[in-house]
Amino acid sequence: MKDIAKRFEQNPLLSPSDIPASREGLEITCLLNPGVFQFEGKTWMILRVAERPKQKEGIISFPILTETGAIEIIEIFTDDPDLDASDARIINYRGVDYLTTLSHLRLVRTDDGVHFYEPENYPSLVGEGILETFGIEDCRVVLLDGTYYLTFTSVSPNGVGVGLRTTTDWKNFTKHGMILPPHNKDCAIFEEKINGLFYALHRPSSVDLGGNYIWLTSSPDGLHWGNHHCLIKVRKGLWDSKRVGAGAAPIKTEKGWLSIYHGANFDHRYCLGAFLMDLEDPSKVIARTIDPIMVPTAEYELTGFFGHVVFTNGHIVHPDGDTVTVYYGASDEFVCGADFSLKEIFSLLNFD
Ligand code: MAN
Repeated sequence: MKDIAKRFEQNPLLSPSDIPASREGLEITCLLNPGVFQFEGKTWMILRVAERPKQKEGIISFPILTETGAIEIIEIFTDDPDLDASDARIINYRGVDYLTTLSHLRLVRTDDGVHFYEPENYPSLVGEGILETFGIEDCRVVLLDGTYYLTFTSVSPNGVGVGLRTTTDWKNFTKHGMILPPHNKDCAIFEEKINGLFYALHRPSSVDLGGNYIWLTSSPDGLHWGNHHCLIKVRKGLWDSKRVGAGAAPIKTEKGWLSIYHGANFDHRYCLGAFLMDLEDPSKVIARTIDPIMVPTAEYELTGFFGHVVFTNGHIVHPDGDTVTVYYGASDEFVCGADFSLKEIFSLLNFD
């Protein structure tokens, strides 16, 4: 298996202790899955910041938001027979699922692509209303006609769906509510319209027939989405046998739209792969990599909060037209960077 990622020597670029928690009584457990964009001549990330109270012996505690935005802490004894805490990310208590951490989104920027710092006077984005009481996560950012579109996962007991907010200055945001209802996540809007329409990749999950597949949709206005196509399915016996989901906005190349995506197997190992869509009609998939292009192998990708995970929803394409810096979440705990060569990715695409 070929891993063609050139990991930054400075990885991890950001760890939970690098920025302060959002409020007293909470600590940052994970910093992960950054959306990436250019603004005012600099590279910025919008980080997923996952928090919970400092854990005490014998008790699991985690925050949730109320409908009005207040924080409530839930505490459960670890020896409670009604508790299933076998997954670090989710617990089930008395038949109800909760997340072990509450996520919001925070901005950082960089002057060199490696060292990131929080700028002054920019707000955090937090969950609002009854569809985001378990937080907002994994934001993708795209700039279209002067407006930044932020698509992210909105989580609540009602389900997991895709929320949209837009901004032009990163200080004032317009909320458009939930654009794709549960169960859906991993929504990446294309950075250009095609024949006058917005396009996006997304990942509904079907519980009975179907599965966790990548779909394509289009929209006249970026808010109302239709004409859905099922594009990329899981592959039995391969590294992406259980779930697949799009990374950041597909990259426009001469040969087509290139999407870097994540795939997981039944052991919850998350790797990255790529597929190529037709430039004029992205519902046509032209090629896909058979093996992953990146596999969790570094220590920080194997042994964090949820090990054996590399996950991306943000990248920068460099002016040389070949280098792509992929920023990614490692083991659901750290933010890291790796360079890829588009030429090398193309050499691994299978056009059959
Ligand atoms: C999965 C994981 C978690 C995430 C939830 C809700 O369980 O990706 O990290 O919090 O889904 O999106």
